[in-house]
Amino acid sequence: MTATLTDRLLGRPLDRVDGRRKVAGAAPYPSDLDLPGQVHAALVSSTVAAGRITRIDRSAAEAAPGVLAVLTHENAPALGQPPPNELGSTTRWTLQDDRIFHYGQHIGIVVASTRAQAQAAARLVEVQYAAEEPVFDLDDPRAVVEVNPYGLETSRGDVETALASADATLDATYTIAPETNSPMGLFTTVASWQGGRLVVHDTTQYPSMVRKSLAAMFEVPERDVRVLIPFLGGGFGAGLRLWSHTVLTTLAARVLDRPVKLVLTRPQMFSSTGHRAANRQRIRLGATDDGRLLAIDHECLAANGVEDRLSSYIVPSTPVQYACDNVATHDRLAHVNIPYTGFMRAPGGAEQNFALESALDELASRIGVDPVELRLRNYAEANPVSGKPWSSKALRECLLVGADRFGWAGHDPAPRSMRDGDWLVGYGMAGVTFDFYADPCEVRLSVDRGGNATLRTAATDIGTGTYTIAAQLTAELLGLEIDRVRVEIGDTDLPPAPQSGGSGLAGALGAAVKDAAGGLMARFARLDGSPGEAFGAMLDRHGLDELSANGRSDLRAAAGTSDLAVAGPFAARYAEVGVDEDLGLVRLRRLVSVVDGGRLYNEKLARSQVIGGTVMGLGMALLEETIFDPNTGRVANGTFGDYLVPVNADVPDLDVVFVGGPDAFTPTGTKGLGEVGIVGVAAAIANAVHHATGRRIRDLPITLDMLL
Ligand code: MCN
Ligand code: MOS
Repeated sequence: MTATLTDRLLGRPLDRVDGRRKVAGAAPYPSDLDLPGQVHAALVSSTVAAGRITRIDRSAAEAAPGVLAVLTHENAPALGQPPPNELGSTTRWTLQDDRIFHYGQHIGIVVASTRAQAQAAARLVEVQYAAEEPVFDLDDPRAVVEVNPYGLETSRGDVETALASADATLDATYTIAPETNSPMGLFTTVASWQGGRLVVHDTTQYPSMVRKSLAAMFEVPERDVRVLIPFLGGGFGAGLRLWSHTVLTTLAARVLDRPVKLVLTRPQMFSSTGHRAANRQRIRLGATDDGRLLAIDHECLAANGVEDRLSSYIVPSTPVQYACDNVATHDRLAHVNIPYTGFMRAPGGAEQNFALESALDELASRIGVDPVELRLRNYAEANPVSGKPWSSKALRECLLVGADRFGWAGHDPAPRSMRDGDWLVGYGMAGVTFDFYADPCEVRLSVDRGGNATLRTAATDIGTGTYTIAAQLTAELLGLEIDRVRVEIGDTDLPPAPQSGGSGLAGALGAAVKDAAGGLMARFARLDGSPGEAFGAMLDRHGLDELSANGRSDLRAAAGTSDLAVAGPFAARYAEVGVDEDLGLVRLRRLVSVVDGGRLYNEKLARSQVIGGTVMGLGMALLEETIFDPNTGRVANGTFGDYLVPVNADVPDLDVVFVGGPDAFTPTGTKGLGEVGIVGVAAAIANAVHHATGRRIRDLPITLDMLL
């Protein structure tokens, strides 16, 4: 008996196993949860962006109806340090001193019998500040600028000499406005201390990290902390860090020794759970007149919160994307008085792609080479940094199949050459190379006498489909029907798993499941089953209730020693836009995405990942911008009425095609797909806007004022 991968179930476009529960309202989201004896919290937030609290008066709030506790830096218990190197953990804490770093910073938590009472009382906390002049602008000389500790200062060859000898050069600067992840589900924490053990229901993509961080801060052993998150209403990266509201709710629960529930409001989501940082990228390219790249220099400056030690990183993938002998990258952070930044779908990669793929389009029109041809001429057959062959790379197919489906060939490349009534019409494209990412993962797999399998791991399903693909893969490997497999996730009492993040969970989990299934089949084989004998019958015969096996994977470590350059997904995007010249309106008319994600777990879920990512990419290109008031630093548009995200009417038919075969490195042959959908959309749209109008817009989002 062996566990093998076939296409009996794997890859099939099965419906979500949890779909019915979700649409029937039976899936327990954190904001729906109510514990016996629970009380409610509300936050007090700073109304200045920099300075110190000189006086904070709790008395009126404490006297308000129903109020049980008011915690500020003056009376909150001290916290231990979060673990220093835990990705996602947060590095400085509110309520530990009187310092203010941004508008909206949590400076108190009020707990009352009802949510309304807590919110009313929170407004009664009186605060006086010694406000300082805040710094918001990346170029403000008072901003502390440092080399991004997570970024890359790299160089190969000699960029300056190559630029000097190039036939054609380009020097262009691109900016991207800050954007805020806007999952539907409001982030929620319900914390309770149960006989010395801390139980936290928390909206997070990374329960193992929340557990480790809370254990350190509350100075209890990790095994005495349980973090639960069976369902959440999306995260898009907002759930990759431990946020202040989670810690404060836990603190309040400890002080009161009662379960405390906090649901952020939508405006609080804009200043409490991270955002994609404002950034400016300068790209210099040098090429021969037939379009061979001689030099790429990529420089980035991104915003980061004051005293924040965690940031995303924009330039690191530039050196691996094209065959080019001379490449340099520079990545800097400017610490300014904005809320903590965080991770937002394809953090770094989406921004990097917009700049580089816009620059290539500019170069293509400058030297008169077709943009698709330009990418093919500089195709990186092997990884340009390591020289190793890719574990899989179907970018060429992505480019060619996409051009074909879209009908790219033969269109007039001259700007303003196509019209449809009042609309100027333009075509644009972008290539996409995305990173590989995976963290260690463990699972436990059991089969019982009823012939049912259970898979257990502390992973999350953030809307991606983890429940479904885990069941699908387990059923495939054990030769069961999918309804025989139960998946238990979202609980740190189960074997540790990585975050839903970096498009890395499905691969890491799949590899661990494969390991466990192999082990379990070997155990059954030792029971001397007759060919085709059912698991239940074998267990029965031996008087066993169940058999289990643990599985683990560490793809990151394996990638480090592989002879292959372990690849992430690749893609090509082709966009058609219409621009109304009189009104400056930009409409996306159609978009073709061709994606190499290796083997697919589930064609339907894979497609919906790419579609969802594409919709976010459309938001990035044309709509999304978090506006910090330039005087106060307050998020000026922190509601769904004011912060624009795409709605149905903005989204045309999105054509998604998958190409490429199984990846040679991952045990499942799969590659990540959760983020690649957003990457390349903004560049394809901006390039199409240039083709339609002759106007090169280097700043996102592209709004009508830029086109009038
Ligand atoms: N998949 C597949 N075949 C593959 C790879 C993936 O069918 N070869 C499908 C599976 O359904 C899998 C999903 O794609 O569950 C995502 O897999 P993976 O790329 O490994 O990504 P993660 O599981 O690590 O999920 C995180 C990723 C990220 S980083 C962001 S940001 C994001 C995304 O997923 N946030 C999302 N997709 C999201 N989708 C929803 N609905 N909500 C979010 O918050
Ligand atoms: Mo994704 S931004 O890595 O959750």
